[in-house]
Amino acid sequence: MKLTNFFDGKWQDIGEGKYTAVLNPANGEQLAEVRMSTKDDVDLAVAAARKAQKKWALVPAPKRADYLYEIGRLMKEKKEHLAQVLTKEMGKVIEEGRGEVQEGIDMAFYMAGEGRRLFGETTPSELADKFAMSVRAPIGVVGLITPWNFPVAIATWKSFPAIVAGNTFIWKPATETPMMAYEMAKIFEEAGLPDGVANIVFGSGSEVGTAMIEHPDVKVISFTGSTETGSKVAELGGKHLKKVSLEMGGKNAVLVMEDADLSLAVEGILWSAFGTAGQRCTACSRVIVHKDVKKELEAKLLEQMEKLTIGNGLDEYVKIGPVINKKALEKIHSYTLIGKEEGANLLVGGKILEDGDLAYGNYYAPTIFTDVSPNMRIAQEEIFGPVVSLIEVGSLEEAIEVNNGVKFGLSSSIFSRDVNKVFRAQRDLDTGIVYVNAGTTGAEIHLPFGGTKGTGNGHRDSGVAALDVYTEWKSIYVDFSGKLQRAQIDTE
Ligand code: UN1
Repeated sequence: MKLTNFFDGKWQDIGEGKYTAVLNPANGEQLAEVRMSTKDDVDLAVAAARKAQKKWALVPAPKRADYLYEIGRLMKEKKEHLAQVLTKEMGKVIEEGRGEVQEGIDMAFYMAGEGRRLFGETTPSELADKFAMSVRAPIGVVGLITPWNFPVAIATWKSFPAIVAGNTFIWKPATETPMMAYEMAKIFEEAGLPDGVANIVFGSGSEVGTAMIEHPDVKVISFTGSTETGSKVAELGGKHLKKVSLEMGGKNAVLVMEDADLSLAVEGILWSAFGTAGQRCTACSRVIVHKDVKKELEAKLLEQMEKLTIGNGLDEYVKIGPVINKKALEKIHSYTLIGKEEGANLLVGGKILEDGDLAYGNYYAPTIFTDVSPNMRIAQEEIFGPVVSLIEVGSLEEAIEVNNGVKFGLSSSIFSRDVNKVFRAQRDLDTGIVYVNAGTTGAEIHLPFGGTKGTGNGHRDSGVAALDVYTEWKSIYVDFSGKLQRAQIDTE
């Protein structure tokens, strides 16, 4: 199967394209080949998006929303198929694959609802017989750059608010997961979305991503990925005066207080640290535990970890799938070596798994380090794999300080039965998302998603806040006095 670009409502394979293999991370099988597009492809796709946008902006928002209802319905109808493709291509276990597709369906229906709101404001004018209002205006063509770890959900977080608000988009999915983009393009076609509203260009960040950011007709860039790449996107976007929305890394912690329900905390930690093999930007990669319960927590974690079956995510009983590719596997393992060198105690895991069939895929043993000090690299840097560091503290204040002592600020969580501790923590934890008595993952699509510090640049995906990325405020003054009235100037 050869995956080519999709723009102007057609599958495009213009000129000499180079192709690269898409591999199943569970067993190395080649699933497809994907076109590595060029700047010329981007120019053609943007031209199609620009042409379509003029008409699309004139379609009333509730009518634009009708397409989203249809897209959501089709996603629901094909949910199992989409989840299967997702698991094959990205590796997450099928239960999570279904969950991710559901996240996309939820986003379709939620943003479709926004089509009948898209609220503006009326504001009293300072002059008589004058009416003042502000509306959310579409911006134009928006560029979406999405990662492989949530190939459907994150694309829907960005593309659905963009189109309901009257923009058209050009989307560059990650090269590792183009099949999900192909599936979404088929759904856009089937839903009858007008040609040029949704456009997909495959290829590398350095060529295609750069061309999108530099293109004068792409007005907004919404990016999710690593902090390293994100800061390059911001730099280039800044140079070209683009509105750039960034969603980047995390070093998310679960705080376990001395009065916590430890069994519940263990469930929360295991799910958020090892679900998706730790490859979520919201994944728990630090546990900050009160010294009075540290030993008990360690024992309970070890006991429960035995139940984590590892293997191909398509097998329903498997709890942890592979990581995305060999490069990721090596990066994760390098952190185990760093942790050992730094003097942390390896409690469990810490190795690449190669027994039997696992040798054909990219499997890493769920890993816990303990006696980690807050400044070690394993406690500071994003690993993006199933590796978690236990850090001991003596108080809530210290726990909050350790939580905040990293350059990221996406998600955090606290397990405690003490309402005073909980309320203090939700106020003082410097992250965009805070959970109480739950792990660090599992954000719902109708709340703003994003983080502070090195995680983002103040914008949010999801929730009504996402509309701020894809709209611009336009203020309109209507004077019905029949004479020239001048603001700020006394005319009496
Ligand atoms: C991500 O890891 O990039 O909150 C997104 C969660 C999911 C989305 C994660 N709903 O874990």
